[in-house]
Amino acid sequence: MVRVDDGLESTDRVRCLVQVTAEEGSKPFVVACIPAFNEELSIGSVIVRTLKHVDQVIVCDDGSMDLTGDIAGKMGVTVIRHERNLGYGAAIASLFEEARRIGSYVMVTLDADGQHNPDEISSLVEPILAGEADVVIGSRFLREGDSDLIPGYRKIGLRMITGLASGGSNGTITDSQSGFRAYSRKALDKLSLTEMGMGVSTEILLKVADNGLRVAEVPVRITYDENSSTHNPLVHGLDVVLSTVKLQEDQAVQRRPCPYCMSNAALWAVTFGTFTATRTISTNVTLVALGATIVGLMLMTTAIILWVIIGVIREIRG
Ligand SMILES: Nc1nc2c(ncn2[C@@H]2O[C@H](COP(=O)(O)OP(=O)(O)O)[C@@H](O)[C@H]2O)c(=O)[nH]1
Ligand SMILES: [Mg+2]
Repeated sequence: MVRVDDGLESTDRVRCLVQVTAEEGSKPFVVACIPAFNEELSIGSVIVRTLKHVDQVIVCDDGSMDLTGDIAGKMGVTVIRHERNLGYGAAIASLFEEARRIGSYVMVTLDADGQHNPDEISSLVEPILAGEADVVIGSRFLREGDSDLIPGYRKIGLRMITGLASGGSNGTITDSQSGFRAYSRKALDKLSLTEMGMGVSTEILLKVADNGLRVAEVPVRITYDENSSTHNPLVHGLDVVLSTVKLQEDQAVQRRPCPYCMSNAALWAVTFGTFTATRTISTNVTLVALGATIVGLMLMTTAIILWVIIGVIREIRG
């Protein structure tokens, strides 16, 4: 399903590898990764502007119906092609895998629609090269005036989602949905991603905290025009919100399943123990045990419902 086409003859590829290996000792190998879906109008200029700041560019053409993949391929950068549209998160996962495979020291992700300014790549890479962070997020909310460019309804949505997603970052992140990010080699090795859609930005933040990775933010300026969004903002927003809730629920269940199940089991044991010994039912303990069981079942059911709804949204979005 995933094909890598870097437009190189095998002898050229070997020459490139030798060159990279020779340079590894002297200069960090910085790779830019661009997830792209139907971005033929902007992909060419984004690649040209990005190449000025990095050693290699990789584009993930996620089942585009236009010339996105062809343009990137003709420009000589590595292109990962998904046979059909799998989603932003799936593209990020493929890009992570390829960046790891080629031995990237720093990986930068940026959008293919020209909203991110490649001239700001060096400020994202800097904290990693200085050994101060493993994940650097380009935030629209750090510098005064930058967020004036964001449409009002988006600003409210972004603030809300960042609030929802900030559990893992102890509330220090101001822009949880920014796709303009940099990752250290350690982060590339530790982060294993499963979210197929836009929820991957939140998933990464939650996993960053779990893996003891250090996160930092730097200010960036993101431009908006009529072509700045691929998907309907409502569907996009719903995808992100539901994924965030689902991820938080997954994390809560994964982190604390034993104490929850054991205290529930202990409550039922006390209920039955008391009944067997005295032939009377302790109303208080039984009610608490019942309540805890119902809450557990509700959490499980909502997780399943959210999972199904997210799947349906992705189908509709195509
Ligand atoms: N691979 C992949 N990339 C996507 C998909 N949807 C959007 N993108 C890319 O992700 C980036 C951000 O998407 P966009 O819709 O502009 O998000 P927004 O600016 O936050 O509304 C752009 O570079 C898109 O080309 C998708 O389904 N698959
Ligand atoms: Mg956009």
